[in-house]
Amino acid sequence: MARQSKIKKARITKKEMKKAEKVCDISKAWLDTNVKNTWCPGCPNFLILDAFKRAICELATSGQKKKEELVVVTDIGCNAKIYDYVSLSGINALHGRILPLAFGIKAGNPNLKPVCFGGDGGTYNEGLSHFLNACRYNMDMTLIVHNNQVFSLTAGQASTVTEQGFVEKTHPFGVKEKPFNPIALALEAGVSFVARVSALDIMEMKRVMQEAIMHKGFAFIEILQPCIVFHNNSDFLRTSTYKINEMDFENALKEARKWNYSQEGKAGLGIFFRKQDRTFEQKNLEWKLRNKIKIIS
Ligand SMILES: Cc1ncc(C[n+]2csc(CCOP(=O)(O)OP(=O)(O)O)c2C)c(N)n1
Ligand code: SF4
Ligand SMILES: [Mg+2]
Repeated sequence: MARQSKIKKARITKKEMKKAEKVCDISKAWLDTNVKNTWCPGCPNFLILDAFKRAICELATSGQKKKEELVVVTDIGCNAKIYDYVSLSGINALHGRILPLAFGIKAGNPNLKPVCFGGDGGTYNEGLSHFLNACRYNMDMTLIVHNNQVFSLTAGQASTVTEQGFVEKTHPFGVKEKPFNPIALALEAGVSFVARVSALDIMEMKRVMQEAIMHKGFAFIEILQPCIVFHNNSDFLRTSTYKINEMDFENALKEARKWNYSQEGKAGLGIFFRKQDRTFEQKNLEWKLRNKIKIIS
């Protein structure tokens, strides 16, 4: 715990934040695009988009991150459409392949900060090995997972994090397997920043996104996002969550294991754990210097 208190957080003074908030209430439109939005009316993806625009607008207004330093990396799925709705540089990958693509972007230009958006399908199914290795490598980038616990764009098939018993067309008698726990997995894999938030809370999403983007290393945010058509857990999120404080590793793991991604019990929300660790880029550079490998820049 003592170690935690020394860790530098995203620094915006209260005064700067107030000023940025004021500006961004009006001018987050600065990040709008003219692409027609095709999310279902009322989808909580709209709230995630709003939180992200606020987060970026405030970071830019307060001088902490330039718009030009950010690059949005998405794949396929309802969540991935965010690529079209925010006016930032970006790239659209194959389903489940956001992280290797972001890795390449960061390796090619270390001055960029990739912000990856993925679904539970893309990240915890097709992209699972990339997810675990990204936690191990600790490359300096952000991953935001819209976890709606189904493959929404393809009409609601179960993913690896769908609760047991959930009925949909490919599981007419209900899902038999237990979901795995992405927060616990990320911690075990060595993640240096991990948080879980609700898509129904814009201001908390904004705060945590800012902390994650300013974190030096791999930052993983899981957003519990109801899909109001195929997996609507809005009531659960309204009534069965509680706020957590940052913890040391062992307690974060214990906290993560308290909820099993069903619609029972209570889910803790907030930043579970963060540490400052050497990034992949730093380790790579040290290795090159140690082995007298010529650095081409
Ligand atoms: C490699 C690959 N597998 C499957 C698909 C088909 N596919 C497209 S979108 C999608 C569902 C995406 O689910 P998720 O990643 O959870 O995103 P959501 O739509 O729920 O936001 C699937 C299976 C694909 N495009 N590529
Ligand atoms: S299918 Fe679900 S996740 Fe996709 S836009 Fe509609 S409500 Fe949102
Ligand atoms: Mg999904």
